[in-house]
Amino acid sequence: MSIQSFVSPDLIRQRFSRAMSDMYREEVPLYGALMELVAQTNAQVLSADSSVAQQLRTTGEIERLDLERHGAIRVGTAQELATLSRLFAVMGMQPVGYYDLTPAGVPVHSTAFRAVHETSLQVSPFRVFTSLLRLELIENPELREFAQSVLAKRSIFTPSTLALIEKSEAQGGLHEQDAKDFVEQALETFRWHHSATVTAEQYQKLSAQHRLVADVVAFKGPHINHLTPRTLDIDVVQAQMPKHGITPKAVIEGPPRRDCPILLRQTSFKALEEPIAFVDQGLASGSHSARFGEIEQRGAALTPEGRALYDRLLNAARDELKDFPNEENAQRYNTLLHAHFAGFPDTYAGMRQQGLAYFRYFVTENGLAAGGDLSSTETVESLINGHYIRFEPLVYEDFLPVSAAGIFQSNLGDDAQSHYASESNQQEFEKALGRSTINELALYAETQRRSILECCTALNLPPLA
Ligand code: OOG
Ligand code: NI
Repeated sequence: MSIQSFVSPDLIRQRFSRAMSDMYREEVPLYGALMELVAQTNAQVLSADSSVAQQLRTTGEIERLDLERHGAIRVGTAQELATLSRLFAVMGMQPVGYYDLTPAGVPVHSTAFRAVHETSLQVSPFRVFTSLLRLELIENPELREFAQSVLAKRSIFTPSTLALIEKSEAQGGLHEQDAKDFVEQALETFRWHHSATVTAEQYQKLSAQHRLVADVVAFKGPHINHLTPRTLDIDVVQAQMPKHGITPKAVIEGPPRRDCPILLRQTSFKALEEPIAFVDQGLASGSHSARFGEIEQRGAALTPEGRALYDRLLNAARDELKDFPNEENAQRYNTLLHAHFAGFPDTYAGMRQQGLAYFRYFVTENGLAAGGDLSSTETVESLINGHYIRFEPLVYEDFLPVSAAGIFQSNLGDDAQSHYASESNQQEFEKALGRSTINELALYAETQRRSILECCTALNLPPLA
């Protein structure tokens, strides 16, 4: 056996993402309906606006669009999280970002497992938003101990999955048959189970503490709770959803509609009420709602300055609304959002000049024609002005804590709003994870830098910072 015959982690991730999508489509038919609506909308946008198509062709995003999706899971223990981290590593996915959702009343902290290099993202941008329940926030000590004891008894991975993770770590990868088995076995961790692991009464107690606690503790494993396709026009999809028998949440999370999309806009449909069986009762003796549908529209990744401006404008709009966005104030929220975001430049050139977003640079025909004749005193600015290079925004690959909390809340119901005095605790999260999380901003800066260096090489220029 040789090193060359390992299946690339990117390919394993691509296969896994497809297998997950097939499983979810079978389990949740509305997901299939949503996928169709999104595919139709994307086709319309691409045929109606050739500049969008051109931009996506330049960046290569057009090829990954149909593959694009993210999912989410919630786990209960440090050991589960640490093993998931190793499982995702087999597929080339690393924990990027730290999201604390406790300020928004959701007792979890999270990271997103995803590929980190632009060429890997191109093969499969599949991401999994992964939350760890903060059991220490359960005030009732008896209930906390009960939850801990239930979690201690379960194993969310099949023995073959664990063996294949170890094998991959030991030999540095997986060969074809192992990779196939890995995809099949790893899928089991994310499957929905119709039976709970607790009695009806225990479920009620957990749920009364927080519906999320019941969702994590009362089941065999961390069922995937949604899979989200990427759309090129989220407002169209939101408007069309009811016609397809899907009821969307009241507002789209994230920035308002703009000519030049930034970060991430998301909307979801309410979680389904699904029959489950408690251990002390028969088939379908109870019900649980956890699984929902979501769509997203991705825009430019922002620099720390851009992100600070985004946070400031979003908070200003929300402060003025004086309430969580809901059915009643949705219209007003949109108006406020638009008004405040007038303060965020809406051209890529403007965002670039003000250092608000990250970009990828490409050599133009003109640049190639100039070849080695350029002076070594060129700067990025002068190369752009001379039309030797051009730029496209880097797509935001991550998540937004305020939006994520909004998605959680809309699926947990308003009664799930709790107030936690606790501190955000990235260190504690990373201890559980068994490694540190990667700073997403550093990844974008690195990709931007690489693209400038590639331009310099192509233009025969010394490296520009
Ligand atoms: C995760 C909710 C967050 C997103 O896209 O922001 C999320 C969950 O409900 O487990 O998926
Ligand atoms: Ni999501």
